[in-house]
Amino acid sequence: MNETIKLVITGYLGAGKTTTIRTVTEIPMISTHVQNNNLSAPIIHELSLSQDNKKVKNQSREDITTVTLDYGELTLETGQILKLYATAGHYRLDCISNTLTEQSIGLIILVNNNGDDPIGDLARHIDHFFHLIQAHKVVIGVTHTDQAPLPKLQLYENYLKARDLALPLFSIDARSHNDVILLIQTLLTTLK
Ligand SMILES: Nc1nc2c(ncn2[C@@H]2O[C@H](COP(=O)(O)OP(=O)(O)OP(=O)(O)O)[C@@H](O)[C@H]2O)c(=O)[nH]1
Ligand SMILES: [Mg+2]
Repeated sequence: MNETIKLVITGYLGAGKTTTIRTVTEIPMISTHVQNNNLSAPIIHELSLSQDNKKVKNQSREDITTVTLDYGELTLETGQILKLYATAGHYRLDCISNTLTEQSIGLIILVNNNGDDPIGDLARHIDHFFHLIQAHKVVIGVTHTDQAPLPKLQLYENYLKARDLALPLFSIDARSHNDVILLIQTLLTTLK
């Protein structure tokens, strides 16, 4: 049995990716600044321990973008170490997301229900990671439902059904330990 498992959390800006890791990590969360200079060769150029979630920072050259990727760890009941990575909430950084998801056993997609177009956000993430949905297990967490009760989860479920996708979907608050654990446990259960 592998002693470590890698899991990736993705979602658009403000969906709760960083918070999800911060809520459950047993080590100080690590935020890794990645400079992406040609969108095909991400370079990790700085590592810092940080509790702050730094936003996407555009550099002077349009083709250079620096983003923060987050990392944390959680020990499972089996004794395995779950390595949690959060991608940058930025569609231009496809290659970084793709690099991160290599060797990942599962993907958590977070959708901010308080965003401008939450169903569209889910659709875009499913499209982007569609190749992974075949090989990886995917669960969806809808966040910020306390602030924005609409759209209802049923709308997301209808959308998934229309695409013939049977993916577990929950309303979660990324600040809630129980909610995040439920999401992770569901993903791990579907892996068995
Ligand atoms: N009210 C509420 N706030 C939430 C919820 N989930 C996360 N937050 C808050 O939403 C804010 C944004 O969360 P982040 O974890 O920074 O989001 P992110 O996906 O990492 O954002 P980027 O890194 O900018 O893409 C933080 O202040 C969180 O505490 C939720 O379900 N409800
Ligand atoms: Mg973040």
